[in-house]
Amino acid sequence: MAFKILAMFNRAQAVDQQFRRIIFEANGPFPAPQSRTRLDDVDLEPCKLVEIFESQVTSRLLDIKARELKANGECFYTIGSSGHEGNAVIADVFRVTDMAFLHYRSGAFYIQRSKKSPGESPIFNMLLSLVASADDPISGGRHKVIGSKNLFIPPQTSTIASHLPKAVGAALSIHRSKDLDIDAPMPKDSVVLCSFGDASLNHATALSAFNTAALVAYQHVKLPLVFVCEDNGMGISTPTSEGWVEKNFAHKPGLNYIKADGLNVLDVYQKARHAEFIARKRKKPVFLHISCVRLLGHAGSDVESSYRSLEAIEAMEFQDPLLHTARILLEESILTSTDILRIYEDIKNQIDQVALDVIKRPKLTDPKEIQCVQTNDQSVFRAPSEVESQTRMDCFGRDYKKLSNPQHMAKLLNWGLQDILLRYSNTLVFGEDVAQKGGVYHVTDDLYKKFGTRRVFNSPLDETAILGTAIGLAHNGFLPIPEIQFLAYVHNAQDQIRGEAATLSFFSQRQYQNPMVVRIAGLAYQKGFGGHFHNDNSLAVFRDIPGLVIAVPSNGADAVRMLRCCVKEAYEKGRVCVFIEPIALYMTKDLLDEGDKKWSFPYPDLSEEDQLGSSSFFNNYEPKKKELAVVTYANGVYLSAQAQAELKKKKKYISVLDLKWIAPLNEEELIKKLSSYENILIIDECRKTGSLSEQLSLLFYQNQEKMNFKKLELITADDCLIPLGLGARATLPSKDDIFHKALEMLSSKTKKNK
Ligand SMILES: Cc1ncc(C[n+]2csc(CCOP(=O)(O)OP(=O)(O)O)c2C)c(N)n1
Ligand SMILES: [Mg+2]
Repeated sequence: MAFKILAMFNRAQAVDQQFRRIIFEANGPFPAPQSRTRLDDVDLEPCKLVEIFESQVTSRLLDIKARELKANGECFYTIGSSGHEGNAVIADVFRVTDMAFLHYRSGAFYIQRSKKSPGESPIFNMLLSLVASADDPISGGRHKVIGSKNLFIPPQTSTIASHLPKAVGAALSIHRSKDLDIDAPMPKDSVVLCSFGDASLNHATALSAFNTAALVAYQHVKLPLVFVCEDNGMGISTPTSEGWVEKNFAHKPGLNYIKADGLNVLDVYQKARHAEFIARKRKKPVFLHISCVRLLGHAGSDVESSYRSLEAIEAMEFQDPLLHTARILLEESILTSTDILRIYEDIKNQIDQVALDVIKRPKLTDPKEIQCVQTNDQSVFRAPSEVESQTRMDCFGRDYKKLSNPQHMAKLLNWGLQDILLRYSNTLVFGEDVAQKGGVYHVTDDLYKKFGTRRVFNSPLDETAILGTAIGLAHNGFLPIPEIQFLAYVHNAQDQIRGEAATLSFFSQRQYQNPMVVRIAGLAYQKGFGGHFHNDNSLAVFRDIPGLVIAVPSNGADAVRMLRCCVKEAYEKGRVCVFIEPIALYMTKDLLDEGDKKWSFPYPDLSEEDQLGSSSFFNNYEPKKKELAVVTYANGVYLSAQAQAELKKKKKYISVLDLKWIAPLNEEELIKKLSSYENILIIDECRKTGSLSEQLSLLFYQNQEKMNFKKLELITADDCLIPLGLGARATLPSKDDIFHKALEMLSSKTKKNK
């Protein structure tokens, strides 16, 4: 009994012993084949079959080693690949340059692909990753990921399904890069691979990717993509309903469904070759459904016996893919059982030896080291070529003569985008309604006519797809400038920025990057358009994402200069930038009186570019007596400038500091610029909780001595959603609020001085 209970918990040992016993006894009993594909049916060399088997064994023994290391406190992650080792065949069938976005059970795939690239050390690398060593070549000890720059495997953490949308984007990039003659890392006849589990395919993010791929194919756009569903019938403890995957995907328009027996490497080989043909030659997406088993539980810490009977566990273990491959090798007289056992033992010894070295390797503990993934001196892309002035004139057409006339922000941004599309040939502008309609606010008016629908195109109505596509495009030579129609729509898809785009450089030590500039129309104060959705006033969703650039311009001229800066940051340093366009200011021309055009600006000269993180005083105005500085951004600048003018009539002089960049916040510069002001008033149009005002007030209080201010006040929006109609501005800071608060601060000071 005691033995049985122990055995229930140590399934790694049970699976290991079963394999040795069955092979040693030579004639089995082996698990019966579940599909009929034989060696004669496929053009696979026997030695290749042995190589695949060795990858399967290596992956399995690394799983077992991981558990042993975990028991000794040396390893931190034990989600393994056992039962999924048939995926080694996929690695063999596809080229090393076919970018692969992988499921976390892809150990055998990684090992087999390593064999296609000289100098790879998969056992060493996998062990380094398991023990979270700083020497791990992909993540430097930041996470157990399967990934390699040389092997075209971007690292993927275990947020299920989040990698599927980018696989669609990467697949789309292949022929787009050919058509537009873009310098892309993937050869022009590549295929993109994307694997995931059977439970994962129910995730909204996965459905977004399937739908986008199917739609794109339906529209006859080339999409060489193979989705590989590794179906082990379980999602942790929850069984996938029998037949669900097949019923769901066998007849989906646009996707070519192929089913394979993942326990029979020959069947996987045959079906994967067929999938490859459809994807590479016909350039159509494929759904390759591979049945497999899950051995050793979900992860090392998962007690499978709490939700599955021992009999069921043992029955599953008997379907061990290693036994199936061994049976084929014996049946086809390629190896003897002695050969098989020798391979198994040799690989085990090799892993044990390498592990002895690996556990002594350095770990990542220094916060600075953790954060600072070495900076790239080299630009991500080659320097753009200069645009001929005649080309530019032709592109701007009749607008060319109007460039120096003052305009509102929407128009200036339209011109800004034109210059960017001209200068950077790998930029793409896409999003909902950005082409023919020119966007809801006409910021992208006519761009598709000038640059073609390959560079400026409408996306499906799906923010996850938009951002995922951007990430994938950025993996293959493009600099995407996707548009999100309204700020609140980001919330549907935030993981694509938060969990994917912005984490990639961290988990790959900047070997992979997601250069992109996400334009988002947002913030409140809109007339005639209300409700929390269109008038959303919170940037909290972005503010805590490490490394993300957040630009929030207050006027058209700055907007252009800042957009240029974002594109350059993305182009040269691979940064992910979020560019918030305040909707209420898009068409705003006047500041104080109708027709005064004080909020209209000429188009900035091409040489003008904002500096990342720089703030500036509105109109460069700073009074001699530094009594009060308003610190603000976007609509807050506009309202504060109005209040400033009214105060001036009362002979009160205040400065308005436009932060422009929410992140990175140049704290040192801010402290310096505000250090001689007696009063500081923060105006934050976002909801108080989670707003920038929290960070600013803390910063100022912590530096009060250095800054010398006497009083610090803030006005923020209420912690309330915005209603439709007359109440739309009621919860937001107003010009009058700023005026009265400034007056009060200045007066109380005056009183005290008296
Ligand atoms: C977005 C997200 N939700 C939940 C989880 C927790 N989780 C990790 S693996 C897993 C099961 C996935 O099952 P399946 O897709 O079948 O893959 P398998 O582990 O069976 O290979 C779940 C629910 C997660 N990692 N990410
Ligand atoms: Mg599963």
